Amino acid sequence: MTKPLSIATLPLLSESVSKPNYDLNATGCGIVHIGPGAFHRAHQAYYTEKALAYGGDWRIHGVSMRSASLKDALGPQDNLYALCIVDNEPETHIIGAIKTLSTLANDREDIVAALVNKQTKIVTLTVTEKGYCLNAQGHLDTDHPDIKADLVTPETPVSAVGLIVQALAQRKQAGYADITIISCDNVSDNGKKLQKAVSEFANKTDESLGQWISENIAFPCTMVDSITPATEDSFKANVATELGLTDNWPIQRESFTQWVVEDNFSGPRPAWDKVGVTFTHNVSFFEKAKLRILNGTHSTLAYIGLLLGKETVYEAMRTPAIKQLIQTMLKEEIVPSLVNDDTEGNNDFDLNVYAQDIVKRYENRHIRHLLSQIAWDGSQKIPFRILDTVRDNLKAKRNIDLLCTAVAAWCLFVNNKARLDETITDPLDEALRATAKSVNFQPDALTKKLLSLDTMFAELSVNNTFKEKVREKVELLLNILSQINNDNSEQESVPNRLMENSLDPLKGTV
Ligand code: CS2
Repeated sequence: MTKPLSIATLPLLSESVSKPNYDLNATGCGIVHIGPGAFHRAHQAYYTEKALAYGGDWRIHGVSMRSASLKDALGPQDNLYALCIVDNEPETHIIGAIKTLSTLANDREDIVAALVNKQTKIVTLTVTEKGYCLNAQGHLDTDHPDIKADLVTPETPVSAVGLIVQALAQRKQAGYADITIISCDNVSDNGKKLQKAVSEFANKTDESLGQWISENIAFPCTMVDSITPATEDSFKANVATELGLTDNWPIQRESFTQWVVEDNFSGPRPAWDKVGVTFTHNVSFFEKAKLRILNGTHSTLAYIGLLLGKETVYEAMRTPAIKQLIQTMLKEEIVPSLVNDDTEGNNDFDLNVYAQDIVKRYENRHIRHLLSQIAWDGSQKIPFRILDTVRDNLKAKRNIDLLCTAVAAWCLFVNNKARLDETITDPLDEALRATAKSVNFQPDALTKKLLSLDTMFAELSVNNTFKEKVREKVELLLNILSQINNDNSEQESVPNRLMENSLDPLKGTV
């Protein structure tokens, strides 16, 4: 029986595996992280692991808002796990940064105590776009069921926003203002939006608290980046073979990783600057470029790739018509929407090189990144990744064809899932599937209804140029699909029609 990874079995690991080089038992927690999913464990926990070598009580208390699965998996192994860098030169790191794992349902008191503890100087979050409970205008959505519940019973919050406000209220009473709240999600102006949501929530319960938060607590913006596929059983088996120990939940990611953090803190931080984290006063350029160039093409690959029968990013990029669409979308529609207007140290940031590097990252044959995973939460992701670019391009009279092709592919994705009566991993799942059913799964009718969702499309829901372009692309995609089916052609030979009319000058731009 293979032994489990644990502090006691660390000495059994080969020299090639990097291990924590600080005293795990003697090092305390200075960070509470909300949402310790795969990305947190591959990215922020990795940087913190490396920073711990420079000293300080900076281990992490991870808080799962919904599921106990992580705590159950890592608990028996002292919360250690393997992080495997899967690239031409693979690496394996044992991460010990996570000292404690709690779940809101069972450990509420411990969690609040950790958040209020004077030793806690940083709260980080990866709760995904939907975890901020924002409306289409970027403000706190007071109609969100979790926010409504938390405003009624603020002493037992179920939202991350409500939990943070509860903790800050107690820190205000104790006079512990030296804490920084750091969003690490793919949300534009993530720190600003989190601060707004927290302050708006606080003002509804105690205006003096809202004032204190605004005056004392920093919410720096960040850009986070590293492609981190979900852990599959085959990967777990490979890790057990490599380690000679069992790891209930190892993590894998590409070698590329980047963390850009606004240099705006209310208190101390780990030696992140010594281990590759970039601190700057202007994150927005990095963040916008990454959200649009990487995440925008990721979502495009997901919905178009799934429509055309592809399973992974790598497989989709090996399809010439899809790769050409991504490259044209970057060149004609996404990169031109980004102006490197930042003067602080970004002027050597070449957007075209950055875009091409991201295409190369998608072609990493070691990374099995499921399109179905990227397709999650489309109603929450598309606004930041695609629609903001559409808005800028409409204003500047640039093409929006391929951006609208991505939206069209999402509409057909929703229709296909609804028709198969398959759950859509999205907060709007029930509404989306009910809408598709209400129009008897007619793509054109469904597209019309989906685009009228102002909670997702805001003012674009009444923009005729945008809506007509998406409708046109739905028709084109359906046409291509029927051609593939009629030709009985292999999926690899997707006809090179994805960009039909794609470079026609935008007619009738408002
Ligand atoms: C992906 C992101 O699943 C998704 O939505 O687009 O998780 C992406 O892999 C990361 O942002 C890369 O930094």
